[in-house]
Amino acid sequence: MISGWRCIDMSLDNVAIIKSLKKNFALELQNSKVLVVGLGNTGISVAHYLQKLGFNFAITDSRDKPPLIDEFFQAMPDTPVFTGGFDEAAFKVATHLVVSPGLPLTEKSIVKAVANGAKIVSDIDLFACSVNVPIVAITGSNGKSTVTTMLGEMAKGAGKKAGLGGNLGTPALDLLEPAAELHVLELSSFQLERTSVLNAAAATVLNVSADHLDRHANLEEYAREKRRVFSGDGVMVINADDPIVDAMRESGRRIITFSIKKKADFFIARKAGVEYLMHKKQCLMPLAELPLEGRHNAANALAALALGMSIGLDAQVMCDALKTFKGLDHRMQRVAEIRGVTWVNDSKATNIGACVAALQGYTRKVILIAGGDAKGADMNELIPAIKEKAKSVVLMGKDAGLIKQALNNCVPVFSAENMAQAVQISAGLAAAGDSVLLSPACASLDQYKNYQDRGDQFANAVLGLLA
Ligand code: UMA
Ligand code: ADP
Repeated sequence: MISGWRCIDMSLDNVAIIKSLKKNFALELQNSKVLVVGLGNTGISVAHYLQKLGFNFAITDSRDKPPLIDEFFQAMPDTPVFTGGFDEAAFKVATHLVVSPGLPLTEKSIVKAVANGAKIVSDIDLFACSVNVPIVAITGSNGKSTVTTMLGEMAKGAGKKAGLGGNLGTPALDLLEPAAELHVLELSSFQLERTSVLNAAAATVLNVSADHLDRHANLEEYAREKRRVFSGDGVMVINADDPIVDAMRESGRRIITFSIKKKADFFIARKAGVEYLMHKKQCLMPLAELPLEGRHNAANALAALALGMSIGLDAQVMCDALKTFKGLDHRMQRVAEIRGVTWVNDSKATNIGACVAALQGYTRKVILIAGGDAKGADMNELIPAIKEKAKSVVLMGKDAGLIKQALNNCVPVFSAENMAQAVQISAGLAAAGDSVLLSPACASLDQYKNYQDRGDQFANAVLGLLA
């Protein structure tokens, strides 16, 4: 046994949680040793949770100095921490591994520990064992954060105290306190692949398009992980426009469909020249009163309405929330109009699907700034939308060459070293009436801290044009 692992008496308040963990994962206070793998936001939330319950645990991270380590040492000075590679001994004695989403389960030390009998439990599993209020679970390649936040606003409008988190930012376990009446979780494929007891009251896969193919073997495997959001017997909210999602319907389950192309439970219909968001025969609200740009946001609104209705929120209250929903930063966010040119920050478009949706929202051709880390995606899938909607493309980042090669000179292509240069080049290309769209179709981590940093650098460079 690794010295320093502790065992504290369980608190009576937590009896039900501990029972559930034992039943579902054979995770026991007296006999289990938990290794928290990853010292990021998830790992720290797991450590706090395990400490509160009195579990015997240690934490490990492959990095020499994980960014949050100082904060962690301050909060939990007595917890055994192993950094700078994965410590064989720590894995060997662990009965359970809680692996952070940023780490693949194919990691050698994890594979070996599992072969030796260690069980994988995710922070989402721990969370699901710890709440007895409804969980709404939202996944998909694009729109998760938008729909999660929309639903949060709807719940707020209905006077319900809702906890919002997961991939959105706040780790699920940090939502346990203060108590909420409802939880809305945005879940990534990484979180879902290691989760087995979610059983959400309502769940959706908003859409499936190529993403994270550097971590998942292929699109089929990625879709399979997404489908896990439907595990259990809750309501399935299905995007009837997406054939991959539509094929996820399960017989015997309550299914609510949404579509922006055809009739479904929630859909769009034109009445006397006005387009409405509809629920069956009922006009819910004119589409024009949704403040967000782009047809994809109409799909997001329908999905949020379907999820809200499946947990009993009032339709009028939900529509009122949609009418005042301003959207999230870095998603089709208008930065400025300078000398007749509109500059739009869609830095959160970290995959092809999001960039295509952004381009499709335009009626006039745009100047597109794209590139970054393609995460194994086939950039040829971007080309039809670029041909149709871009008058020129400014490329930067690690996989700029892949996009350039796929474009094969079908539109003028320019190369930039960094964001300031990309904005300068675009400013030179744009005339009054044009839009310049940052919608990279790639992750940002090759050149930026994160997508927010990329979007902020774009906005700063654009505002610099005013000087
Ligand atoms: N890392 C190591 N060694 C380790 C542990 C982590 O190198 O031992 C690296 C990972 O490869 C990754 C980084 O550290 O590059 C962070 O990984 P993590 O699992 O510790 O991340 P957390 O801080 O716990 O944040 C995670 C999600 N991050 C990922 O899935 C990469 C956050 O989603 C999420 O908000 C948070 O949990 C709370 O639930 C972010 C994200 O980028 C926004 N998600 C991806 C996306 O949206 O595309 C899936
Ligand atoms: P996620 O949390 O899944 O990354 P976001 O709501 O943060 O989703 O949006 C990410 C990107 O995807 C943004 O560029 C946004 O404009 C785009 N987007 C949002 N909803 C959709 C959708 N339903 N279909 C395609 N793209 C979308």
